[in-house]
Amino acid sequence: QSSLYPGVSLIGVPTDIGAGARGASMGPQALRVAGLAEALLQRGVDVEDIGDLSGPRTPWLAPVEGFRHLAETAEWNRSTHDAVYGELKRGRLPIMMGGDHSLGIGSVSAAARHCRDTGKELLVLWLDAHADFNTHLLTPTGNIHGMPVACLCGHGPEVLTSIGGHVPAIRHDQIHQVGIRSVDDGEREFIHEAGIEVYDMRYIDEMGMRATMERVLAGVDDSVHLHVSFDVDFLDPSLAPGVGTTVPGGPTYREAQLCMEMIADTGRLCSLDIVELNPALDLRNQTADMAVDLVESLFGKSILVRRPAG
Ligand code: 6HN
Ligand code: MN
Ligand code: MN
Ligand code: MN
Repeated sequence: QSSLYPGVSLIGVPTDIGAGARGASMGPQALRVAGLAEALLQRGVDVEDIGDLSGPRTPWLAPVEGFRHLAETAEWNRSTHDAVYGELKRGRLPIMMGGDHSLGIGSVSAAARHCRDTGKELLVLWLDAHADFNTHLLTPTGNIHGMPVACLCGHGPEVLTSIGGHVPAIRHDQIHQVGIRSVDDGEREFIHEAGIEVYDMRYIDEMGMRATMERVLAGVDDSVHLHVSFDVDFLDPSLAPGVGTTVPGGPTYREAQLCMEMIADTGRLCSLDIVELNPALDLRNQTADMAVDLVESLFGKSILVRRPAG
């Protein structure tokens, strides 16, 4: 079976440097145990696991001037950027297996840089319970995994905003967020000011996942590089207990599957993050299994042979 997808490269980034709880560093291994590579092979996708990046250990210090572990987070993100950028350059589809969501800075910066090289238009889909749009002044925790979207849009320290060689890495209109249901007070104002397109859970409740994803993906054509940044806490905690920051009221199993299926239908997925999986909080690896199940849909697994839906 030949595949629509280019070869996939799995990149493990075993760190919890930007998180508030320990354990996301075990995410890559849990995804391997859940059979991520085998599931993609089954889909006819050529897969290469390039192994884990290495970087500083997490010292678990208190925040300094609004950032916890800034220097170490920058170091992990530089490595992540280099690995993701390198795989894109080789014509591969990188799957960055986190690790916490601060690593989205390196990963998305790499996708943005690749798009500048190739003349493609980047669109980032940020699937998350959280907006991750805090700054050092707004953050209630100092945890940098709450700041990657702000950093990518140029709001953050230079060591994080300039990783892909261009500040900002992306424009505010190059990211659409889906599944959001936990936003901090200052962060809410700042998102509004920036004009980020956010499809929160209320929007999904009222419009349904189908209409939501139709809007999210409107205009996606051959010129678009879709980067999906999948924070596993996007899912309802009943499906995905193995994350550090669960928030009730997330997408159901079918809503999440439909979201992935509709992304797959575009055929434009070019890079992916799977982040915030925390095996220390999981039950029998069920959250990793769920993530793999959803990634299969993202790579075109469908219940029946589909005709375009009318
Ligand atoms: N994540 N808004 C909270 C904070 O600490 O800034 C939570 C962030 C969670 C981040 O899940 O990727
Ligand atoms: Mn996140
Ligand atoms: Mn989150
Ligand atoms: Mn738009």
